[in-house]
Amino acid sequence: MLEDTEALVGRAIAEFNATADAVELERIKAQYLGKSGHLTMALKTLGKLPPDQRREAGARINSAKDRIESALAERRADIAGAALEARLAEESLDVTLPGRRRGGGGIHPVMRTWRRVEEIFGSIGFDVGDGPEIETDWYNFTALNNPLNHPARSMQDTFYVEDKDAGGLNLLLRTHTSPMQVRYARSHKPPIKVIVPGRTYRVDSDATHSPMFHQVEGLWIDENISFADLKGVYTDFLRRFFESDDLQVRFRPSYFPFTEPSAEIDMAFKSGPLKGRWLEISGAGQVHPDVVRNYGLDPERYIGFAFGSGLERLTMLRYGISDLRLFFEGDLRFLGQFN
Ligand code: 2NM
Repeated sequence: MLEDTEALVGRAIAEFNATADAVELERIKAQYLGKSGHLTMALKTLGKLPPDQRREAGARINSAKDRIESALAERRADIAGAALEARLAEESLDVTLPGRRRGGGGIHPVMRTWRRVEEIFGSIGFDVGDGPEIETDWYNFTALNNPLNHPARSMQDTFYVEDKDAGGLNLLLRTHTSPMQVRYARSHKPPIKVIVPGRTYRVDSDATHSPMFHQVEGLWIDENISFADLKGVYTDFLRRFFESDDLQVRFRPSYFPFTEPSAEIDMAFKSGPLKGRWLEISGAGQVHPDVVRNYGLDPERYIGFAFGSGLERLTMLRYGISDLRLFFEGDLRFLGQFN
């Protein structure tokens, strides 16, 4: 009987250790400790033993039962621990990795220029005006002295908009930002000191022209504003925009229907890759008396200047971009370089 019990304990422990499966382990346990398991059966035979052997045999069987139970508990813990380890290894999570997020996005280079221009002119005391991209013929052309037969007014150069509810007004996509100046001047009292940045549209599309492009125009009207003020303001703007005092500015006589006299403004860097080359940077002039009258002001009393620059052109010169089309293709390899 002694050998039997010890052999039983050894066999149970060996079988427990031979399985790595929790369900199988419980099945093995039942073979020893279950209702008709080996140990349960052994306990039932105690009654048939002579009384002098019963106590010693009972103690031996109970000791065997304790050792099997503690071996079982140990094996259960081992199997559960191994299962946890396996799960942790499989579901590994590195909390030190950077999070996955959407691409950051950024500001388009032309919009960067737009903001910069507003900031610089704002610091010289210019307000920022606004207005509709779909304009009336009067604000876009008539108020600005464009004669009815002017080529800019032709079907070929301008996007006209059909609107049966416009009450007989001819609507079009504005061809310049000047109509915003007219709206601003008619709704504010002098001194008028404003820039009007915005989108403009013309029937034009090739390597150097886009049907949509951006302009910024400036207007300063008061009782005694001269070309000297224009030259001072615009030179200060260019020096700050290009972050260089090392540049020259010159005026060349020109013609625009809404200014008299009119000028082209050229600039040249005195150093850097574009050194010494005169670059056209803006048109400008003294606002025509008829336009001042359309502003709702008396041209005998009020006088001043206006200028107009392209935001794409300013951006290309500032960053050394050689192809206008890059602004409109949406290629992130290009756009991402400005953020
Ligand atoms: C330009 C060039 C030259 C301009 C003139 C006016 C107005 F209405 F005040 F007379 N606004 N903008 C102007 C003058 C615009 O853009 C290239």
